[in-house]
Amino acid sequence: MAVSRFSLGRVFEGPRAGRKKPYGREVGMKTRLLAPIAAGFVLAAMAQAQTTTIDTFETKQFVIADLTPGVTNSCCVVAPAAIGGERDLCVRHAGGAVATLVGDVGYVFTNTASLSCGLGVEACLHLVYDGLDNSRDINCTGLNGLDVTEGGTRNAFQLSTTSDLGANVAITVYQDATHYSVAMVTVAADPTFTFSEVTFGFADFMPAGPEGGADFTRVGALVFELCNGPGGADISMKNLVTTYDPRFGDGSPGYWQNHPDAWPVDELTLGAVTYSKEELLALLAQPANGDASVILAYQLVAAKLNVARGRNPIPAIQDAIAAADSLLASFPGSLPFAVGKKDPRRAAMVAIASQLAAFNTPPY
Ligand SMILES: [Ca+2]
Ligand SMILES: [Ca+2]
Repeated sequence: MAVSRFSLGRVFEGPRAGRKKPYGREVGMKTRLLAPIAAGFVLAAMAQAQTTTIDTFETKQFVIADLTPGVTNSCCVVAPAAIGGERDLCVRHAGGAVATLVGDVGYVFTNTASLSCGLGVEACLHLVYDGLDNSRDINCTGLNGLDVTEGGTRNAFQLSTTSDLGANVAITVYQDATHYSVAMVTVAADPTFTFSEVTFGFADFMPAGPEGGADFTRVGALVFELCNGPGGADISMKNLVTTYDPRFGDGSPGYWQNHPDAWPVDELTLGAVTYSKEELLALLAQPANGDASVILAYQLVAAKLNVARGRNPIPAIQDAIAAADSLLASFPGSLPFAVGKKDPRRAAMVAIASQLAAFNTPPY
């Protein structure tokens, strides 16, 4: 099963307003280039939650990259079943062996988007959804402020991926040219090329734009970037949708207090002490009465349960969780520590609690 992680600076080249390049070659399908597609994949998982399609990958496409590092080839097709009505497909040759007969090929065929590369060839396949611009450049407002949360009824992207040698899928959500957010999904190596489903919460994207992250209720463009590594991996993606996944919904201390059956673990370590689920539920039930150690513990318990349930904390939240543990570990014994206004650690504890509270209560 693939796992998810974040990475800074893994954004597709970004908007390139004003640059016009000829479209890449759009040529006929060469079946010998097709990556092996697992026969055992079933669509049953798709029917379980309400989803909205980003692209059915019904409209076929085929792009060959020039075997020159840094060169991008592209084509755009009208794709009625894709969000925004058009799919801009680009292949960028990133490096590696150039002596192979076949370099980097991107294609959409049999409801699957794939990048197929020769041995040792590094490349990325970009799928850009930015409306009917007939250009591989990203029109950052081409989707006209689309609410991908659909009024809060969708809170995550879901996709099925596979790669023979391992690869990454970077997702960039643009609000406009200066507000965008990124997430990175790592696709584990699987020689059998069997698809795994990955769900990634909107709230766990990393703000990456010069003026901040994207508002997912006002989206201008979506970019999915499938990149292999130096080994020349093949990678495929299908079933690209938005969905509602409760793991990325409410995860406040109150939620966890009232839903003991939803707890993914039976104990947690806060600071230097491990507490049982019963002790933690008692902690959540007790009034804070201004005790900063309890105020912090409320949010730390919720944050750790949210991570255990499948949230992907951005590095700032990972740091906040570590800082909370470090602060709590500075007290002897077990919670509560009766941290009043005169304790010099109080301000930091309250500030971290506030940071974790924002993580525990996602905006979407
Ligand atoms: Ca377009
Ligand atoms: Ca475009």
